Amino acid sequence: MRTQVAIIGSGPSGLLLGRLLTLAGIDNIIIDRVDREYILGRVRAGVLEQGMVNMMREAQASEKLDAEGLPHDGFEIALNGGLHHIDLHGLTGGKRVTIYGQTEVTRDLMDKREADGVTTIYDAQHVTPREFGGKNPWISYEKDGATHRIDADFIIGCDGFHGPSRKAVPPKAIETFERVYPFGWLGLLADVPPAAEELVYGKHARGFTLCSMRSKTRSRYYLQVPLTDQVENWSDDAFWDELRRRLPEQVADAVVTGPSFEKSIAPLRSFVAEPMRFGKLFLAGDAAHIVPPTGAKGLNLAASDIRYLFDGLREHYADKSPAGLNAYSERALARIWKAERFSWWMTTMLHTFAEDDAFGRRIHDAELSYTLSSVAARTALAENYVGLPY
Ligand code: RFL
Ligand code: PHB
Repeated sequence: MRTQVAIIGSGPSGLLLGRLLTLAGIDNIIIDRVDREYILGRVRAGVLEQGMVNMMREAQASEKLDAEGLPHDGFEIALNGGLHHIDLHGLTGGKRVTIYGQTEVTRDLMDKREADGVTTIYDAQHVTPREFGGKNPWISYEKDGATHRIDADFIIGCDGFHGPSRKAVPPKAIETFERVYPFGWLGLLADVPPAAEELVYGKHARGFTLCSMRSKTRSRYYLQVPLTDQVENWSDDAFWDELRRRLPEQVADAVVTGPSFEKSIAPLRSFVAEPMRFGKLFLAGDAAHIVPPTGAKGLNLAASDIRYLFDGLREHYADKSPAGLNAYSERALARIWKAERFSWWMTTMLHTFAEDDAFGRRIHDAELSYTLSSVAARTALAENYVGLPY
């Protein structure tokens, strides 16, 4: 098989790039380790920056997003039994975010791809990028007991944190930066109306909480939990009790409980790999960087990577110019590091760190108290939350 652009990974970054390439008349193949239903079963992000929404529009895949996405002009921070409003719209001169699930983004893009009739290979094993340091890169993989090969002009690693693309790079060509946090997020999804109109990020001595949503009838909640916790040991009742314990009374009283249909624990990590290009292999999205979910930046960073990468590929094919591809890694990393900083800052300010001494706890409290009390600090929070410009 031969294509112009071979994309490893059928998550949001791979699908968004694939769709934009197809619309630009650039031939592409997507290959994934699992199948469509497995990918759609992963519950992840819910907050889209305007830049991501614009990308979905450019990809002509925003009909449902435009109809069903919930525009949010602000969010709440819960502290010491009270709520503090962060007026995103007012603080940023009219910007907002959109609540729309990553599962829906992925499904919308998959549906477009199917309608386009473009090749997607699911359930492929041992997917490996080869000879990307030379002129003729290719991918090897196994499916149905046979070994196959895809030749391409470029290989794009959109294969997430554990995928094969970054691992295929010789260690001396790549530098990585990492921080692992000593807790995880236990997430629960249920078909119950949300407890509040806007998202509520809560700081509490028992640990962080987040009240989020997917729609007016579907809620997503998170609890900070020790990494040693097992999801099997968290009954729905225990989850709801702990959630209400950590929330201010007015929010706790408004929590509507119901049976969960998804519950999982995700570890929190900050990670960046530099550079993001190795000859004919490019990394994008979680393959190159991870942020803790506190700032809602992971999916949005995947979208900004694809912005720069797609522009570079289009310039390569349409204008015969290598400038965009040559600039990709540097342009993407400049935005990534700012989102890494913001996500780390939100995480340290809002979570409880067991190893903190009394001084550390007071400093984290003072950081949050200052942020809530200063218009300048709230403005900085708001402009990062709605997304820095591309
Ligand atoms: P994905 O979504 O991980 O997709 C990678 C794809 O690559 C495939 N793959 C392979 N394919 C072939 N061979 C192999 N060996 C392969 N190994 C893996 C996988 O099957 C998969 O289909 O990466 P992508 O596309 O870069 O997208 C990144 C986002 O998924 C991620 O950044 C966000 O979900 C992060 N995130 C959030 N981001 C936000 O912007 N806003 C949020 O509100 C937000 N909340 C979250 C989050 C992530 C969370 N978890 C569970 C990590 C909340 C949570 C709880
Ligand atoms: C979510 O709805 O899953 C969500 C929202 C905001 C975050 C993280 C996750 O910061």
